[in-house]
Amino acid sequence: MSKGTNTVEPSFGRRTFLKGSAATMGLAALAGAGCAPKEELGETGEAGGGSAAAEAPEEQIFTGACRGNCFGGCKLKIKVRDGNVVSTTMGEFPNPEYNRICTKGLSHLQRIYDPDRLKVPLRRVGERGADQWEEITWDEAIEEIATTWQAIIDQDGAGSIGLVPSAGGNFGSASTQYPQRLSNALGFTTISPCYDNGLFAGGGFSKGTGVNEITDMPNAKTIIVWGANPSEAQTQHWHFLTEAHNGGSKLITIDPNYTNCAAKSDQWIPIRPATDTAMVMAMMNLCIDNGWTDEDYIKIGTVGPFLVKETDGLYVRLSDITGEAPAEDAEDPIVVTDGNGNFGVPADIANPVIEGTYEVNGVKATCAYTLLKDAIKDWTVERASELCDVPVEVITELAREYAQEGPSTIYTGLGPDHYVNGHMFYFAVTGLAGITGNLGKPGATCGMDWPVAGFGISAASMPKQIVGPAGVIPGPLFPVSVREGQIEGRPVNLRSLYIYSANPVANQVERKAWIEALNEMELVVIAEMRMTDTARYADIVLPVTHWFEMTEIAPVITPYMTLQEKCIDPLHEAKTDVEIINLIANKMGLVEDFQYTEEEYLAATLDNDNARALGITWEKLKEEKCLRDYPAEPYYLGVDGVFPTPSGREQFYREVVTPYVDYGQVLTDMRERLPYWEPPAEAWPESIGEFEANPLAQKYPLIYSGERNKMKCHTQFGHAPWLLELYSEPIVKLNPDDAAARGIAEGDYVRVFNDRGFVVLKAVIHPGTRPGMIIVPKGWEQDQFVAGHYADLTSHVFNPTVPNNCFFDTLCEVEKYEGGE
Ligand SMILES: Nc1nc2c(c(=O)[nH]1)N[C@H]1C(S)=C(S)[C@@H](COP(=O)(O)OP(=O)(O)OC[C@H]3O[C@@H](n4cnc5c(=O)[nH]c(N)nc54)[C@H](O)[C@@H]3O)O[C@H]1N2
Ligand SMILES: Nc1nc2c(c(=O)[nH]1)N[C@H]1C(S)=C(S)[C@@H](COP(=O)(O)OP(=O)(O)OC[C@H]3O[C@@H](n4cnc5c(=O)[nH]c(N)nc54)[C@H](O)[C@@H]3O)O[C@H]1N2
Ligand code: SF4
Ligand SMILES: [Mo]
Repeated sequence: MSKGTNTVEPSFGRRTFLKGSAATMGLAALAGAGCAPKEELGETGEAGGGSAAAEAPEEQIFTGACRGNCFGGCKLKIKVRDGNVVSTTMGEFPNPEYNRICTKGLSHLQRIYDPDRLKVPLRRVGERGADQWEEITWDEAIEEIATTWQAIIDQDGAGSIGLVPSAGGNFGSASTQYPQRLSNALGFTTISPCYDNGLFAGGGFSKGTGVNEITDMPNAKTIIVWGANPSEAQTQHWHFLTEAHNGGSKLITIDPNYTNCAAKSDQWIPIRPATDTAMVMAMMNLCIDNGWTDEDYIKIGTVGPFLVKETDGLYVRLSDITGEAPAEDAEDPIVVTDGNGNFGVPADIANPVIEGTYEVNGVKATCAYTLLKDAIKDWTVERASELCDVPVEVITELAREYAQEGPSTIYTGLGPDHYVNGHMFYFAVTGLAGITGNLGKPGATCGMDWPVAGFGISAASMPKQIVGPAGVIPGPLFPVSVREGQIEGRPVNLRSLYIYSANPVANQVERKAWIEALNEMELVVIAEMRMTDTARYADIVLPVTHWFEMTEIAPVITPYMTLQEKCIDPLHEAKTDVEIINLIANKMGLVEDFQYTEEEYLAATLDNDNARALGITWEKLKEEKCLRDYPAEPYYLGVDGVFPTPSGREQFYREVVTPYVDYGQVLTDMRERLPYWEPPAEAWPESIGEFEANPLAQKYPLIYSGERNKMKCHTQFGHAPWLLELYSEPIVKLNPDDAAARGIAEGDYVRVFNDRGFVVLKAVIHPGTRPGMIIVPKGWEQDQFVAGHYADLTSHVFNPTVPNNCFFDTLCEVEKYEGGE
């Protein structure tokens, strides 16, 4: 990550050296790789239009934002000369602490002027996936889509058309939302991406401004990075952690693997994969047994004093005390007790109890904190130690430091999320923060900062005429539901898909099953910039604009909303998502609701009370180009005593268990109300205590896992030559013992496989990889592997409470590649 570098100053020129080192990881080279070789820039600039003119060419600097799903949202300066983008450099936020740009941000040129960029609409002529296309006009493409869709709607209804929406392919307000207007207007079925839902659902307030602003890091005396690798995956945030560390905060990383973040930490705790929740529960027990809890905070900041009725698991409310139903539309507030027979709303009970069982009108009701203690009590530190493969003393000291050496912050990533039992970790760990009072103040927060797109979600995203959505199918279940023609007994008759800002064939689990399901469709339409893994299986591919070729708003992770100015006209025949949707809708007779230009639409998205409350208007954004959109500066979640949960408090008890994505499933597992641990669905290769190994481990003893790849944002930037020079091909990291046992040496090509599929890539022997685990950095596409794809290895199993892509809940084996396949 670089701060303030300009692309035209080369920091390295020895391309031969880089080529050599890129075969492994090139990470050392990347640490300072803020710059790109001068001659490359020149070449690209030339290719874009030439700069050899005698007079000084006209130069303009535009404001923009990098807005892929690294969710960094770095502000950019985009230099345009003679109508061509010639460089992207770091932009300046009002608070310069946020100023950053990375190698990807510096490489936009190579996406805009990518020779493989889609130029005109294409229609498939060969087999799906065979890459045989004919060029068609926009009129032909729109006509075909509109006619086919109208026929499908007439025969089977609009629910037979599925929308595969953006999961963050472009965090622009208009690009993300506008296609959903069409889906809402006609009533399409939504194929919900289901990425990272364990974090979103589990933490209660992990999403949105669900944590303190990242500038708060130095206020934390103890920082635990838990299942995250911010030096690679949140590069724009990483410096906040290192600065806190340099300033004296203790940095502890909990990760099965020795990551760059672990290497920079004071302590690395290598944990057995998918066992984190058990460790959290043991830490809670240690805090409770040693008096390291914060009872005052439990009373006011958590659901601890709320009384849970034995009869239905719901809280005692005022109506339970008075026996009178609340007036229509009136709130029925939750009550607490002082233990002396007085019940009332929290404001009226000065000193509520947090433990015990009480009788309310003949019904027994127990404090939520007592229920929590009961739920976790079997997770002694000794038992957790065996399960998590972490010594008793280490867990004990961790709990002590976290609770006693505060304020403490837990920075969670998505490692635990990627297993079927993962959501429980986020639920439990915020509970740990709650009972130790490590919330709602500077230096004390728990979770992960996540893009806030709140202002985009406004009336403008809804057309006047709303029909749909027709129902939801979680992405991982899309292939199964197409194959079976049903989901939870509800008929599924999908005949067509519209995909935008997404590359599901590369990014969802079970790629082969996705391809089979796409093959069942009559018409797959995708709006894309290049021929991705998914576009290859489409029938009609529509060329979409690059991010700088349109006006946009980027309401991404920094506490700022940034304007994307239109810097250049769309190249080739590319159109924006807004234009494309308008064309299709208008052709289908939806005229009035689909007339917006990007600017009009963006202005409408800011025409809402949330934005107004923060003084944000479209006019002001156009003028200042970057506006702060967090409610306070600095922002501390819960400092006002209110959390974004139904109860307004940290909730270690879930009163109502609802599915995070509702596809009609009936939930029966009421364990979800409180923290619990169970083994992951597949990735459990050893018997530990009473938890028996998955028998599949006899065939497939290794756990597949991944890591973010600094040179890619998922699959985006994945073909940029500058970045490929630094990191040239897919790899798998193996522990030396696992490699030796299989006769695998550094640089060998290996085949990673299980019953679902295989991938062939290069082996890197990496002692930091946990024995019994492999790490496959993500972001590569089919054409970049020797054979196969890592997305063929994974499975679609998830916990029905939290539909999710559980990538790491996967067992596999590795062997030396002997050619073939
Ligand atoms: N450069 C780049 N940055 C990105 C992205 C990208 O594609 N490229 N993607 C973005 C997106 S969408 C996301 S969701 C985030 C993800 O952000 P992170 O979660 O920070 O990224 P990962 O590299 O997946 O790191 C997860 C870590 O969890 C560890 N891990 C695996 N299993 C377990 C476990 O059972 N317990 C614990 N404690 N740790 C475990 C892994 O070893 C790994 O180090 O990154 C974002 N940032
Ligand atoms: N094996 C494995 N797979 C994973 C993960 C993992 O850890 N392991 N992580 C998962 C996670 S957490 C996530 S969030 C997902 C991300 O999955 P995706 O959101 O599918 O990620 P991208 O590869 O960024 O795909 C976005 C696509 O949108 C296109 N695009 C960009 N801008 C625009 C635009 O303005 N309009 C249109 N129409 N298209 C545009 C890009 O060219 C790109 O092809 O990947 C998941 N996949
Ligand atoms: S890829 Fe992420 S970190 Fe890099 S410039 Fe873009 S937003 Fe910033
Ligand atoms: Mo993600």
